[in-house]
Amino acid sequence: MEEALQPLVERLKKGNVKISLMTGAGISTGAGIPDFRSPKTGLYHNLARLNLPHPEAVFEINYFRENPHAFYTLADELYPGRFLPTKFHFLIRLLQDKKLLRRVYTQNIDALERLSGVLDDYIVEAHGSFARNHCIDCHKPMSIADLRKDMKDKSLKGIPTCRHCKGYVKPDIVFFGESLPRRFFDLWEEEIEEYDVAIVAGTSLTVFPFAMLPSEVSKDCLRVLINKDKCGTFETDPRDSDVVIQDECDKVAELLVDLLGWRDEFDQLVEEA
Ligand code: CNA
Repeated sequence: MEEALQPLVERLKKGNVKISLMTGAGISTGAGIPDFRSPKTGLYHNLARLNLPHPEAVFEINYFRENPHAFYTLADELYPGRFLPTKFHFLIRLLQDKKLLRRVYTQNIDALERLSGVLDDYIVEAHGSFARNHCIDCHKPMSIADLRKDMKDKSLKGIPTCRHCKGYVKPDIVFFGESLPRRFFDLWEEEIEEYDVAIVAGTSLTVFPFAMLPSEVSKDCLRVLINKDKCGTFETDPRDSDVVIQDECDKVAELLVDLLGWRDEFDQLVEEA
């Protein structure tokens, strides 16, 4: 693995690079949050208890209108506040501190990038987040405090309900069939050609349009995949310069830190968290 990482290490050591990260659920499995698609441990494998017509239904807006219970069972398990950032998240933080980070596009809704100290400005939550909530009917906002209260309210069966129209309220995480935040498309258009290094990590690259990001970086950009499985454009349209590391994100993060000589700062960040 050390040899495979050399092109990345060399570029980072040169400095003056703009790195973008394109991440998914696999960077957070080390924190104890299951991903979607890993066999046996993934959320989709464990959704049978919710009696869904198909696993993706839990994130489909039409299904939510009829049966919000399934989503709120999951939301309760995944709600930010229970989990701590992983080593990989701290590597992102260190890239920020070293002024090498340009942007983190994340599909995750766990907010662990922020918790590791990555600033809002660098983060693009492509699939939204739990930070805001809206009624799916009248679109009025609901505070996190009210949402959390309703999630515990037995008389509402744990379903947050709009104070104005009694419609169901949902966090602003992007469901299948909903559009991604404007900021995702704006930055994609503005910046994608600028990145010198694109690190794609912990994602099966199956959800579009996010999955297209790595194929849109410039030809001079070094693409790096850190994932248990080879996937997406790294499989269907590989480039000669691609670096593909099929291993655990946290293990790769630790090795990179050592190869870059960043061990002391890294350990300090993790300790202080
Ligand atoms: P996915 O489709 O479940 O794929 C995850 C990928 O990561 C797979 O290829 C795994 O093999 C790989 N993987 C799992 N663990 C590791 C690890 N420790 N090291 C290296 N690779 C690993 O998830 P995607 O993110 O690609 O799918 C997009 C969905 C997942 C988004 O819409 C997210 O909202 C959604 N999701 C988010 C979270 C979260 O916020 N933590 C959790 C579960 C699902």
